[in-house]
Amino acid sequence: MNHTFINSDAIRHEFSMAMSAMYQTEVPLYGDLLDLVAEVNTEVLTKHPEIKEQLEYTGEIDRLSMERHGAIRLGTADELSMMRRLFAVMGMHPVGYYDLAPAGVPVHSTAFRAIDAQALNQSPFRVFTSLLRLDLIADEALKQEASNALFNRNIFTDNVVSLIKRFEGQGGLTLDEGEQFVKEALETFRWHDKTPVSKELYQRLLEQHGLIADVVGFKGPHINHLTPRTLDIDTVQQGMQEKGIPPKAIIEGPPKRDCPILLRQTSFKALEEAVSFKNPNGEYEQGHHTARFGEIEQRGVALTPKGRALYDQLLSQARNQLGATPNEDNASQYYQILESAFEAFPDDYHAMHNEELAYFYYQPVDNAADISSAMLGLERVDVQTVDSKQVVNALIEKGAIRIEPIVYEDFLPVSAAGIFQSNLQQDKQSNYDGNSNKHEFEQALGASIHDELALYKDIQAQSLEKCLMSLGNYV
Ligand code: OOG
Ligand code: NI
Repeated sequence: MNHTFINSDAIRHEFSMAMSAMYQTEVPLYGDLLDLVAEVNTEVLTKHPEIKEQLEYTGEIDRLSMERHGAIRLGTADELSMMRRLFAVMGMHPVGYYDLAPAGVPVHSTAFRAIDAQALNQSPFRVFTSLLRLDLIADEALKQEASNALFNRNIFTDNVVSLIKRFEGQGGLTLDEGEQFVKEALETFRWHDKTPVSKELYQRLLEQHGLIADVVGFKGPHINHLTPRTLDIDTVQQGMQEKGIPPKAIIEGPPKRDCPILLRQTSFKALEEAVSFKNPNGEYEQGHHTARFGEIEQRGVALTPKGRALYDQLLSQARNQLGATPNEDNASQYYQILESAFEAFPDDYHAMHNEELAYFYYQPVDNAADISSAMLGLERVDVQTVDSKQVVNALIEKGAIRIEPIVYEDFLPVSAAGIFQSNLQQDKQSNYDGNSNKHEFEQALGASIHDELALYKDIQAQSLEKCLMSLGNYV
């Protein structure tokens, strides 16, 4: 490794700050949202020392104020594969596959993010990245026009492409190159108020689906929202209303709990923005477009496959019982149904751990060695030869080992569809046949997608090993 190279985590951090600054200028309401979230987070940390302590133990406290995710929508396989290479420069890799077609959104998606716990704590920035599925447009002529428009655009600057190639060739970027990279990469995500398509084509695309117009009608994949992390989403949702930041009707995801699981999200409605459409005679015609918004998220513990299956089951049970898509009119009824459905999901970290519903870090408490040796009545035990699960559980019970939740870093397809829908201003709920697949997406991407569950499992296993090693003299 050449030590003159700048660390990818540092590039990602710089980039996420530059992106946030750009978006605050482009969408000032997002800046107001950031202020509100910071206010609420400070209050939670002051009122709840136990939450503060937990975030200190998991290493999340320092990342809290820089925590955010964003989202973009791409039009072609080539765009997606170059985007993968661009994110790789920043140590961001595709994790998880999300098929949104069954929920009426003609895309499939992945999230680019850092992989290991340490890199995540350095900079947790992630980008939810969707690929438009033109194959779902039934109108052949329109599909052809859309493909042509996409073929004719180039969303990357020449400089960023050569910096990506340099990164790949030499295995890193120098400090100077890294700075240039951040500046050039940012161009891809910038808002353009002059469109390359005519108003007439834009209207036809819009009639097909708001998302198709948003992708095909523009020069590039403008960042469509950024999302800070809050420790109390219900308070922020209420505060948004009071501060004139119009929130969507429903908080997506699990209900409010003492021990948060996965992810809860809400957003403010997309803004109507002035754009100039380029007509065939070369003149610009005024119009508007609605796509960009702000979002907030509250993250909780990552679930095991068993926990996730239970979550999916309870969520769909609640939705079936409601018998409609949750909206403004049935919001309080929906929350009630959701809360009672989730009574079946233990709201206690130790119960979740015992039932193997969620992933945890294992950490020795200060006097762990004393407790463990006294408890086991042993000088040394070979960890390999004992039933480690039993020993670990005994050590947790005696207070020698502490468990701390591993935070969920990913997304949820039903919630993501809700965020998309609330910002599309579309009354008609379309449904697409869910014949998309991960393999197709990976082919477009030019790489395979990491399995998020395997990543959490590894983090948990590594933490257990480290914990037992540090008690090694006794256990
Ligand atoms: C992405 C919507 C999904 C999330 O946080 O689940 C999303 C988009 O609107 O492009 O951002
Ligand atoms: Ni989002």
